[in-house]
Amino acid sequence: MDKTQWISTVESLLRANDGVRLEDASVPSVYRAVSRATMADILDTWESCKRGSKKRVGYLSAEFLVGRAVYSNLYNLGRLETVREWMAERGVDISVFEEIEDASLGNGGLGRLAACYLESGATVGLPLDGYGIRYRYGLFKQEFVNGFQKEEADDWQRCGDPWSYRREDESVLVEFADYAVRAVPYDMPVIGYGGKTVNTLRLWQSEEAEGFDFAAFDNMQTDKIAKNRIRAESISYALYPNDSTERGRLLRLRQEYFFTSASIQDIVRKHKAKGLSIDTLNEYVTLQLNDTHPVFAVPELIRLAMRDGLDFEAAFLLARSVFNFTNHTILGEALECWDMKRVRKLLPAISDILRLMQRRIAREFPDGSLYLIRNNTVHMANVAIYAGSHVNGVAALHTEILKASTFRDWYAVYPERFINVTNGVTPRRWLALCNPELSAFITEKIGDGWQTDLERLRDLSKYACDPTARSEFAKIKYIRKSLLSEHILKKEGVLLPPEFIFDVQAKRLHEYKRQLLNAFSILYYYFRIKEGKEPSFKPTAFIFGAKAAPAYYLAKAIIKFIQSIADKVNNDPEVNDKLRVVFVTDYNVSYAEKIMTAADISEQISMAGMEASGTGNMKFMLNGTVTLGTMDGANVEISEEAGIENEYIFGATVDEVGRVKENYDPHAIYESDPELRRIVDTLDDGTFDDMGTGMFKELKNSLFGGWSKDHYLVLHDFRDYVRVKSQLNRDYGSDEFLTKCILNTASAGKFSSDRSVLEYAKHIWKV
Ligand code: 26Q
Repeated sequence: MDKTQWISTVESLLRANDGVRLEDASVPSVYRAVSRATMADILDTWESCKRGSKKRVGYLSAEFLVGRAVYSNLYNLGRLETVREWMAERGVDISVFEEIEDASLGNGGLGRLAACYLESGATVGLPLDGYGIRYRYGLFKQEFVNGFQKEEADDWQRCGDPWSYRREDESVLVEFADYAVRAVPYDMPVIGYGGKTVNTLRLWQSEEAEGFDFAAFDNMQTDKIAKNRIRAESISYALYPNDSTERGRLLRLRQEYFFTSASIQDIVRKHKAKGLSIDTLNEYVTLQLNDTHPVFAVPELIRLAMRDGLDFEAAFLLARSVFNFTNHTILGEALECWDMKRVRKLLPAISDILRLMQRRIAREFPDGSLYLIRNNTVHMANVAIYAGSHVNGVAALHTEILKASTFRDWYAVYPERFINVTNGVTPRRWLALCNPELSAFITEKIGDGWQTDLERLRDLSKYACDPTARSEFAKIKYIRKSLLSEHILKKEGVLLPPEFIFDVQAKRLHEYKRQLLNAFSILYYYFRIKEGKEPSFKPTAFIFGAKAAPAYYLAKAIIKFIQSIADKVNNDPEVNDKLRVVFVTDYNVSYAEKIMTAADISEQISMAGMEASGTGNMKFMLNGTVTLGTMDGANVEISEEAGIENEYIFGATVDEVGRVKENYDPHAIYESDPELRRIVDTLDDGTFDDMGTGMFKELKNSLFGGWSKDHYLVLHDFRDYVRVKSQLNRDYGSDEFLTKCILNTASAGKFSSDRSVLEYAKHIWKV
């Protein structure tokens, strides 16, 4: 389609679908028409890609955090500039599409990784499709009331969903013991850079199995009618937050079986439609389990294979040759378990198969050293390891921890199954699109090509000490900071002068990620500045973005604490020329795109051993930001790639954490460090007001009392943290510092998700 053809398509779509002429059309109308014109444009490529390869990969995930589709799809198709010009000719800036909601069908890292992998798969030309759930409501929207987090429903389809097609005719029935539901697929195209490959993200929506009950209607049983409908639709109604206290909920179990059953039925049906029998499925399909959430796919495949006449052993071996498992955490979440009583009640056939699998493993390991079911509880990670070909960690350090502790017994028996695939992020969204200024700089220096071959960024190294390049880089960062500053002023009402250092921590709120440690450091500088002890401290803006799971009390307490600090600091004329603090509202993918490009400091401060990989760390690095971090997750590889002298590393290492924990006494640290004591005491000395909730006292308790006793070594790492943070503050603004920034971008090549998916393809999927 050329430009004029394309414009007339948009115009007729506006007329046909929304009944408006272009000159009268609202932003959502234009959005829908532009999106659907693009959909029409890619249809032939999409159709031919569906048939293009013998073996396809299915990425099974309860979450796909795709964010906003319109810019990246247009960009990948090489259409973004055309559409921008066309809209500008009509006096509209293409940024009006920022009013279109993100599709936040994921919590954080794991969901966003799935989205990056699909985009990379399409870009490198892999036959990689996603299977997940089309939640009616995605991750909650965050608001603040008096500094407390409040959750709101995320109505992401408010302006429609022009990037999917409902495929009514490919619906499948998913049966639970008590009732059945219809799974209706919605297909979203996944457009690779250059537009040559278009893969599919298939999201299942739960609906009533039979149309509505006319007999009940006739008898005026409207309650019964409504109940049936709600019961069916509730399954795909809302995304679960990654909240460990919410686990074990029955609806979550239904969600997991719902989408895995629908996906496996769909995949098997397509296979058989080619005239093939199920025992050859492994030659045509390989499936990646994104954590344990989709693991019911394993017994479901075995069930269908047995229904087709395979005996259990053959069906089991078929599953083993089809499935692979990625682990994303060593927290309790890694050990997702279900009570077999529940499984039997809801999914009797699946329960039977899990028992057969347990019987098989018990024959192999009569001492019970390896098991799937124990104490009437099924361990989903064990099912995935036992009935799969490969298990992978998401960063080198994380994989070593899986082998040495989390899955030690499994590694002893099946060492060849364990491999590492370090995470990556797509450089199209996370550099080319979100940071046009830096992209232009890179292209001017090293030419095009880095967008699909990120290792080429290495060629930037030779400019790292070049005075012109340094000052150009500094100017670009200043522009990005000015843009973020404007946005934050508009959204949050807080002014962050772009001359300040932008120190950013943006990630889900969790104790192990230690936003509390960062908060303590702000108070450290706050008190010292007030006492005149920091005469040469360079003005710093501390920026936080994070959502706390709704039932995670301490996480919410940390948010309120940081909000209280922000309140105090920003309104104190003695310090607010040196310190500003902002907690941005409703941090999501689109906010991240603005924040990652404007940061001077990337806070990656989890207790070593806790963050499986991190992917935000990679996005900051790509955009020329130094890491202030611990030796955790992919931070280790980031410092290897950039050189440890170009990052700011602090804190206990994994080995040290182990040793410290043997006889850790947080109270002794507190007693021996008056400055730290004063900071910790703000939690209960009246400095801050938690409005009678007792939250702050609970936070203090988490450091000394009860179960936890500073489980994540906040007090232990505090001194080393502020030492390195102060060093960073001194270094900032120097030529040497700019060199570090440029070298970070230059060294980010490894962290392209193109590299990651190609590793999966080579070592795991064999496609
Ligand atoms: C589990 C059971 C019930 C309800 C929800 C959940 C649930 C949902 C989401 C548990 C965990 C998650 C998300 C985990 C996650 O995002 N992990 C992150 O994965 C990234 C990609 O590999 C890593 O970079 C991060 O280190 C890891 O924390």
